[in-house]
Amino acid sequence: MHYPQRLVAIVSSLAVFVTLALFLISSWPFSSQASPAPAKEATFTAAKTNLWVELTDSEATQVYSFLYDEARNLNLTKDPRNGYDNYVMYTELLRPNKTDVLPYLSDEAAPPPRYARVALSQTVNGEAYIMYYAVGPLPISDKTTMQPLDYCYNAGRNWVKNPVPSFMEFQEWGLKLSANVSDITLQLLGAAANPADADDPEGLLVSTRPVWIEDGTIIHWMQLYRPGIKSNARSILPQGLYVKLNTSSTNSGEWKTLEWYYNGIFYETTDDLRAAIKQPDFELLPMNLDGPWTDMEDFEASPPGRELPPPVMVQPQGARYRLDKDARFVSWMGFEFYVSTSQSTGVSLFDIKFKGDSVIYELGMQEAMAHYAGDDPTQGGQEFLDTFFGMGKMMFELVPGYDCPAYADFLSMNYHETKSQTTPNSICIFEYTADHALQRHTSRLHLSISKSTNLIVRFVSTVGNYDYTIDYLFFLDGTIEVKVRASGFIFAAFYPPQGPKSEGRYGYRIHDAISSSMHDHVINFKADFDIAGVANDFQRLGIEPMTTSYSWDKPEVPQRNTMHLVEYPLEKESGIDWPKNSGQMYLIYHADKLNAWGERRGYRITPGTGMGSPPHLTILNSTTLGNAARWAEKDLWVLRRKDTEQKAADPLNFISPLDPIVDFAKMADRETLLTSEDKDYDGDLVVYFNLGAHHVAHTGDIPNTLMHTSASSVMFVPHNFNDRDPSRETVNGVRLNLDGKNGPGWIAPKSGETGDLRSRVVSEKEKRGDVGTSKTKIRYFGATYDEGVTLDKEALEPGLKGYDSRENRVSDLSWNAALFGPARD
Ligand SMILES: *[C@@H]1O[C@H](CO)[C@@H](O)[C@H](O)[C@H]1NC(C)=O
Ligand SMILES: *[C@@H]1O[C@H](CO)[C@@H](O)[C@H](O)[C@H]1NC(C)=O
Ligand SMILES: *[C@@H]1O[C@H](CO)[C@@H](O)[C@H](O)[C@H]1NC(C)=O
Ligand SMILES: *[C@@H]1O[C@H](CO)[C@@H](O)[C@H](O)[C@H]1NC(C)=O
Ligand SMILES: *[C@@H]1O[C@H](CO)[C@@H](O)[C@H](O)[C@H]1NC(C)=O
Ligand SMILES: [Cu+2]
Repeated sequence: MHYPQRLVAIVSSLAVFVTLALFLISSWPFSSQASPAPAKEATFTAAKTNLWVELTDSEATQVYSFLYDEARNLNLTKDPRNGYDNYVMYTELLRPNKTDVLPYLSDEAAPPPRYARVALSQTVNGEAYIMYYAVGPLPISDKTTMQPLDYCYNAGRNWVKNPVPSFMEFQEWGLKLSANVSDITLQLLGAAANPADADDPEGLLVSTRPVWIEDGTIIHWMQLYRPGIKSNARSILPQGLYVKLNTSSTNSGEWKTLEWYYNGIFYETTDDLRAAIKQPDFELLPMNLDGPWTDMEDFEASPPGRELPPPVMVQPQGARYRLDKDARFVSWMGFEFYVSTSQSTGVSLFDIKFKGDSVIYELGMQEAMAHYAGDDPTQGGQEFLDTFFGMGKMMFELVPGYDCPAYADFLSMNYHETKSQTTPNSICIFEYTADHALQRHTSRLHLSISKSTNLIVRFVSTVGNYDYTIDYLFFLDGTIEVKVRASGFIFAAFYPPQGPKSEGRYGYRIHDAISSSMHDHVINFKADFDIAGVANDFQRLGIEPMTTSYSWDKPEVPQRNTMHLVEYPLEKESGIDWPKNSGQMYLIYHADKLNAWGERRGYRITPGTGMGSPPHLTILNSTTLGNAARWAEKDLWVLRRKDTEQKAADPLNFISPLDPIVDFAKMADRETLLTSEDKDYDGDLVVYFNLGAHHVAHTGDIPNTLMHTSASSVMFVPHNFNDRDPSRETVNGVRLNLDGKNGPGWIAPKSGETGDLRSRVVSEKEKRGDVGTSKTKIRYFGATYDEGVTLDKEALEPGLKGYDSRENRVSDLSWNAALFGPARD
C-alpha cells in the first residue's frame, strides 16, 4: 500500500541502540549508508483516541446491516436505478459534539459514543428525497437507534428534495436529442453525438445547467461539448450551440426542447433552426476543435536546461515528526493534532495544540465554490459547490516526488458509499525546509542564522476539470497556515469571433473559439479557535493616524502627526473583510490568560502567502446561489460556537439553493459575542474564512492553470501567545563568531583566539559544533549533516512503482456523478 521508501521502520532494539548512541557519542557515529533511519521511533502512540476518525469498514458494515434489517422497514435496494429508489447513498462519521469531547480531552470523562450520519435516497408519495439520519451509538446494540438528523441543519429538517431523480435518464435523453439533430450539429459543429458510446472520441457530449428549479418545474440549458478524451480537456471544448429544456414531468416521454440558441439568435423550434441554416446569409461560427493545444505535456521540446533534472529536497536521516498512523495523530516540534477525513470535505485537523496549549479545536474546509459569469446560457449562470461531488471521495492518490517529496509519509482515505472504499496514499505529511532563513542577524562580532522548516499536511481533490491542492502548514514559532492552490483545465466559454455581443466583458479570447470565462473561487474553512482555552474574544487592532500633543514636544512642536493602536472588540457575530492598507490586525485572545508580561495571550489572523489577499465573492446576492453560500459574501466571519452549527454549508445546498438545509445567514445572525451580556455563553468562538481567487484566466491557463497563479492563504500567527519566540528551542541554525577587529567581516582572528560562542554551560560533547576554521568560529544548534550521505535514486526521484491507482473515478460534474456515485462499479 505504501511507496517503497529507504526510511523503513527499524526494529526496536536498533532504535534503542541508536537513541543511546546519540547520548553517548558526541558526533554522528554512522555513515548514512549504513543506517538510513536513525532517530525515528519504531512505535509512537497517540495519548488519546482519535474521536474524529472516519467510520471503519467494520463500523460501516454494521450500519448497513442495521439499515438493511427488515425490522427497519426501509425497503432499501442495493442496486438503485435512479433517485426514485430507496437506497443508502453514503454513511460517514457523525462528528461528536464538542461539548462531549472536551471532558474526554481533559481526562474528565470517557470518550463519547460514536454515531454514523446516513444519507438515504427515499421516495415518499412519489417524490424523491435525500434524507439524513443519525444511527448510533456504535457498535450496533439494542441501544442503537436511527433518528432523523436535523439538529445540525438550521432549516429545521433532515431532508432535501432530489430535483432530478432520474438524472441518468436525463443525460441519456440529452445525448439522444443531440443525435436526433445530427444533421444540424454536423453542419454547425462538424460532429454528432453518439448515444451508443459515450466514450466515442469523435462524439459530441452534453452538459446541462439548471436554470430554474421550483416545485414541479425544472428548466435546463444544455450545451454541446467536444469530449477531449485524451487530456480530459472537455471543459475547454465548449461548442456554440445551446438548447433550453423542460424536464418538469416525472415522465421522460413528456420532456421537451424549448428553444435553440446559436450566435446570439434564438430559434423557437428545431425546425426554425434547420430552416435558418438553409438560408444563404446564415452565419457559421468557427468550431472549437480539439488538438495538440489541449495537451498537458510537451514530450518533444528540449530547450537548454531541460537536459538536467531540477534540484530536489531529501531527508536522508529520517522524519523528525512522529506519526501514529492508526490514530492519525501527528507530533512535531511542539505541535500535536489529529487528522480526520470526510467524503465531502476532505481532510480536517482536530485538537491542534502547541507546546501543550490548545490553539484550534477544528480546522477544515467547509465548501469550495466556483461561480462564473458570461453572456451565454451556460456560463451566465454557472456555479458549483464542489463538496456536493465529494471532495474527499476525489482525493486521488498522490504522486511522490511531485505532489509531495519522495520521503513523505502517506495516509489513505476511506469512505463508505454502497460499499466501503479506500484510496491509498491520498494524504501526505512531510517536512520541508524553505528557500529562506527563518531568522538571521549579523552583528559586529557574530552572525546567527536558522533554517525555516515547516511541517505540511497536504491533499489534492480533483473535482471534474479542476485540482485543488490544500495544505495545512506548521511553522516552528507556532504559526499555522492554510493554503489552497488550484490547477487543471478552466471551464471555458465558447467565444464568438466577433466578440461578446453584450456590453459586458467576461474574459479573453484564448484560442480559436474559447473565452477564458471569468469566475470567482471562494473556498470556505472553519477554524474553531481555542486560544489557550475555549473562552476567547475577537479584537480588531486599528493602526491609525493621529494628531496629538506631547508635553515633551512643547513649546517647539505644539502638535505632532503620528499614529497609535486602537482596539475595537467585536461585540456581535459578524462578517468582516480584510482591512484596507492592512490598517487593522484581527486578533483572537484568551479571555483572561496572560503571558509573563501581563499581556493577553493571542493569535493573529492574517492573509498569508499567495496572489494577494484572499477574496470573497464579487457577485452580490447571486441569482444562482440563492441562500446556499452566504458565507462567500465576506472574507471572514466570527460566530459563536454551537453543537447545532457544525458546518458553514452542507453538500446538498447545491441542489436546493433557494431553501438550503444549512443557511449560513441564519448562523451569522448577530448574536452577542460578549460573555458579560449573555451569562450562558462560554466565549467559545468560531472563525469561518475564505480562500480562493478572482480567476481571470488568460492564455497562460492553457492548457492548465498553474498553482502559483491561483494560490491563496491565511495564516494564524502567535501574538503575545508565548513569552518570547519559541522557535529558538527547536530550530536548526548556526552561530558564526567573527573576529570583529575591522567591523563586520570574515577576518582571521589572532592565533589562539576562540571568541564567544555563547557557551554558557558547554560540556565537551556540546562543543561538537565548535569546529572553527582558521577564519571563523562555528557552532551549530540542532543537528547537522556531519558526514556525507548516500542516497539511492528512489530518494531523488521515485520510480512510481508503488503507485497503486489504476483508474480514478473522476467526477464529470453532473449531478449524476454525485448522486449515483462512482461506487456502483
Ligand atoms: C420498495 O421500493 C421499490 C423501488 O425500489 C418500490 O417499487 C416498491 O413499491 C417499494 N415497496 C414498498 C412497500 O414501498
Ligand atoms: C449534539 O448536540 C445536539 C444539540 O445540543 C443534540 O441535539 C444532539 O443530540 C447531540 N448529539 C449527541 C450524539 O449527543
Ligand atoms: C429522437 O427521434 C426519435 C425518432 O424521431 C423519436 O422517437 C425520439 O423521441 C427522439 N428523441 C429525443 C430525445 O428527442
Ligand atoms: C414544462 O412542462 C410542464 C409539464 O411537464 C408544464 O406544466 C410547464 O408549463 C412547462 N413549462 C414551460 C416553461 O414550458
Ligand atoms: C442584496 O441583498 C441585500 C439584503 O436583502 C440588499 O440589502 C442589497 O441591496 C442586495 N444587493 C443587490 C445588488 O441585490
Ligand atoms: Cu478557476
